[in-house]
Amino acid sequence: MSDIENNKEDDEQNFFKSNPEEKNTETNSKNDKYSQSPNPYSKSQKNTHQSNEDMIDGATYYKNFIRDPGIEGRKASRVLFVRSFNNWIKAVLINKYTHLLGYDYSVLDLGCGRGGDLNKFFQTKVKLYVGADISEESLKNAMERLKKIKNEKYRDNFKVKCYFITEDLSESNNHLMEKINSVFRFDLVTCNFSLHYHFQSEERVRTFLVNVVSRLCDGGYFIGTIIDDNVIVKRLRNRKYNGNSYIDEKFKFGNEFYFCQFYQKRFNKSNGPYGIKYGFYLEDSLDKRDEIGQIKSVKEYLIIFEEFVKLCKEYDLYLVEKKNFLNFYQENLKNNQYEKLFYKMVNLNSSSINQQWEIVQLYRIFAFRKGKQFANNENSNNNFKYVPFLSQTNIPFTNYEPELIQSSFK
Ligand code: GTG
Repeated sequence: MSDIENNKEDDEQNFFKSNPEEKNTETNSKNDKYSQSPNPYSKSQKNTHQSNEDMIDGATYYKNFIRDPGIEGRKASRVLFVRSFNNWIKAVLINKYTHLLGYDYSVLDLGCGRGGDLNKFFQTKVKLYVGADISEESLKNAMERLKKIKNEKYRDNFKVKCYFITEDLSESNNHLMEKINSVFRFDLVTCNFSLHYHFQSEERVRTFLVNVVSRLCDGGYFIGTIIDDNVIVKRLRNRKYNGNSYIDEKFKFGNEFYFCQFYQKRFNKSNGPYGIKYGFYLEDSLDKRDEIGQIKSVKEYLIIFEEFVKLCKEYDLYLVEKKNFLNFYQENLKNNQYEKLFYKMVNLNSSSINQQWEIVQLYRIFAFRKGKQFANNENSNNNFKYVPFLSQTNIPFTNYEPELIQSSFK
């Protein structure tokens, strides 16, 4: 493995020689409009070599720096289009798959953060919501948000049981499973914008998958949103064509609102498709500066999706859908209900909209189903009807000792 500083030539071919499928999911891929508006950070950052130390570890970031900007703070964000669009994508994804589960389903939301998806679940037939996250600070935000939603929207009519657990979900001695009653199985497991943190090593991904699969019902779904590796590779390869000195920095691409910076030219093959780190910055979301205003990006690990699909099969999880956000948007906007929701949720008045479209295309959705027979059933479209765990059993909530879950948070 060699370091960026020791390699003078710009040999981008060394990146992911075996680039998986390169689908044409991007608009403007070669004519990206990165240079259209001046970058506020280019002066201070342009000629400053960034090292690994400019990245901040994801766990540290979420444990120490994450703060809820509140609804007003959120509205003031320059990337409100990105935030609202991505929230619409998640709302559609959740709606689509929970629709297949029927009434009174249960969900385990891994990496639930500040509870940004709570309301999306409450719009569906959910009966039990359990959110887990490494950051206690974020979970406090989520609990506050839950209180607010209950009081403002539902009052005494709120029927969903909600619990929150603090845990590092890919740490080998995590206790997630001990905190949830062993007989319990969820119908749905979700993971939005956080799967990449577990790709530090194979061991971590496997631990995370054990957490997913050991509490998922047969026939249940594992859904989520992640960075699209195809798009990352494509932008990395195209970066030098964009004629902007800011993004011409080696192994770095982005625009006024975000950047993605790799630090290695070659990847250590002995680690397999794990530990491929890069720094990610997104204004107002993954946004941290040091004392002199220099940006510190947050460290993430690339998910080589094809490898992830293979690994999931070992855990009885079978891919039923994967799509870049752009394709998922185009497909689902044809549905009247989702189209209405789009115009209700998505803020189209945001400025620099082209640059924001570039950001949403960095992501993809995925959906896996547990059990080969169910994945096949879906393909052959027979009449199999999924029955949620809570309606198959008559165990009242108190038997699940939910306070056990809650007490772990104290
Ligand atoms: P974000 O979580 O910063 O903002 P919102 O979705 O607006 O959340 N992104 C995020 N993460 C974590 C990553 C990452 O780890 N890696 C990479 N590469 N990208 C990441 O996320 C913004 C964007 O950042 C994402 O879309 C990704 O592109 C990227 P939040 O403020 O919690 O709002 C969520 C929902 O809750 C919205 O619908 C709000 O309207 C609603 N909401 C917010 N506050 C409240 C409240 O107080 N009460 C109620 N009822 N609803 C609220």
